[in-house]
Amino acid sequence: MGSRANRGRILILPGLESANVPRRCGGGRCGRRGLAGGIFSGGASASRPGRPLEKDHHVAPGELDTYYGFWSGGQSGEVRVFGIPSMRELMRIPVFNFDSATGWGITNESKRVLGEGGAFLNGDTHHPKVSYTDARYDGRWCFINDKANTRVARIRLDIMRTDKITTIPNVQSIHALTLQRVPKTERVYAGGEMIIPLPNDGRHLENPKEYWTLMSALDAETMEVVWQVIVDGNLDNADTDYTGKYLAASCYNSERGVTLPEMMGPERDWAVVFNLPAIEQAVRDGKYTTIGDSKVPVIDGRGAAQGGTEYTLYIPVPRSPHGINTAPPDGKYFVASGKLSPTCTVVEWAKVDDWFAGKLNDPRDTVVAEPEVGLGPLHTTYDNRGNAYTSLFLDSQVVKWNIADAIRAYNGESVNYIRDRVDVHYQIGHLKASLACSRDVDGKYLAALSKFSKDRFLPVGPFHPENDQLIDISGDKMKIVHDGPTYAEPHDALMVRADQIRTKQIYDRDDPFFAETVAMAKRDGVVLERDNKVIRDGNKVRVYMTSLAPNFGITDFKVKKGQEVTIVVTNLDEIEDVSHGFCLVNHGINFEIHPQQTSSVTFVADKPGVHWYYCSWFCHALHMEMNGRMLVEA
Ligand code: RUQ
Ligand code: CUA
Repeated sequence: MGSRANRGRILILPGLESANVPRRCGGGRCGRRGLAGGIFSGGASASRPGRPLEKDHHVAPGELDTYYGFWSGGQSGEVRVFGIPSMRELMRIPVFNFDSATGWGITNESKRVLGEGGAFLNGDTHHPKVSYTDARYDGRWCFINDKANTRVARIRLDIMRTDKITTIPNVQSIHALTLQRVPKTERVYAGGEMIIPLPNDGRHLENPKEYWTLMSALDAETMEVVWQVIVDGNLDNADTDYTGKYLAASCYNSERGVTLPEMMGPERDWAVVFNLPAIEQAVRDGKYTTIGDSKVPVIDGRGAAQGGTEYTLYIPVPRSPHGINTAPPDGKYFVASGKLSPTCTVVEWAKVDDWFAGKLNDPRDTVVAEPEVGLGPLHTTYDNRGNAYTSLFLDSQVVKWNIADAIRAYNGESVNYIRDRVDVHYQIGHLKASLACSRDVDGKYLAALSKFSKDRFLPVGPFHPENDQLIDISGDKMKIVHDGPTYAEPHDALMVRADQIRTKQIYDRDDPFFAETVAMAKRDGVVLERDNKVIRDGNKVRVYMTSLAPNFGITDFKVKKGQEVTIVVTNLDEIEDVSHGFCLVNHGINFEIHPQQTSSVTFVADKPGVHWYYCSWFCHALHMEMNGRMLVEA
């Protein structure tokens, strides 16, 4: 693998023989050969970087981007905010991770959000989803799943901070995450990926035929799990329709295998559609069970062999479907991307209506097209001109195809539905066009999130960055306009128009994020905006101080060894961007205090002596002098 020429071929499935895999799809079985052969063929390195950017894509210094991009941070456990089209990284929002800069995982405020799950320092974020009103981004929240520790988080977009995290019961690994679109996001849908015994308390350890997983619905306001539905197979990805009636998820491993060969066995898996009004009604009617200690209503949606139940419809699609994406702006169709099959399956939502109304006999009658698009189709996104764009993992390409023409071809007409192909670098996973999950889809840009960057950037050791490319899709031909290295590992991204996000540039004093800390101060008779006070309460000491560049309101305080100390800092600065940090040396404590914010930390003073604290954010010409001492008596 030493030479650059060889880097286009990567062996990833150990133990399987290499085979020559045609780069283009040559027939119906090529997808199978692709993965079974264990070779991920690299896309031909087409355009080298260095071409001057077109004027339209260039965002000059001092100019602002036209879109916000919300990027999953993958195994970093965070969410990142990008500016598009510049691809500049604007912010990182800590979610499931520990963050040294902001003190996420250190402060009392972040620990309250992290809850018991805060015992974990890692997360694996996949699918950021911004909330909707009438299928348009409303800028309230961004939701994100944690595949690693089975959680779902909500980020407040006005301050770009996580404010709720829920651990989902009865399942292992939340992968799919999607939202209700109309009339607005009141439900968050989270798909459990791995199958486990129910309850998972030691029973059925060796009997995978008794392993199951569930789709979960959360209340977007409270973030409580309101129902779950047991399904056949492992849930992969999901999307909702544009009426609020349905949710569809890709479902692989219909045989409930637990090894790779077993999971790749069956010829067909499913897209499972959930009949949401029927499920909600059943929950209201008390027609549910519960599992183990969990109080969450559980409905049985198993029944793939019969095509489904009153709550579920199992549409057979070629093996291991992956992405599920509803086509904007009207949401008439959804597309399941084939992964192990070189096809995409197009389902018409209106026909799903027909099936639940008893007008169709065969779940396959909901399928209106099955275009052959290339090797390893993973995800599909859209423009506003009736075209779909599918990522081809094995081909390292984005393929553009026309939905109406694919339907004509399925009905026997001889039409070419493929519009264009572009090589991406390399092994693309997700892709997302601007506003493509909303009614406002505008067909301007597409982000292609490639899993391998290989030789696209200066070498940085064995661990390579990923490569996120920006593609101009406004014309007939797709054009790559930017390469951007990213740290492990953006799984998915979405773009929201800049005017659809409205942030607070300084905190409101009554922000709920630190309301509990404010209430504690009130009980202590302290006015946070004015007082600098030490409250002694038995073995507990609460130190309230202000910060105003370049001073902390308290420059020394005394405690006894073994006392539990809570330090509360309120930043009185009102000027945008004058943030302070509070770092207590040799105590593992550092946190953010932005203008008008209150932050706090609690720890045990276990080391007698002099311990300096300092402002860790460069805030003023006298920033270096902004410090103080904690004196701990032996
Ligand atoms: S799915 S591996 Cu987003 Cu392609 Cu997670
Ligand atoms: Cu305050 Cu530096």
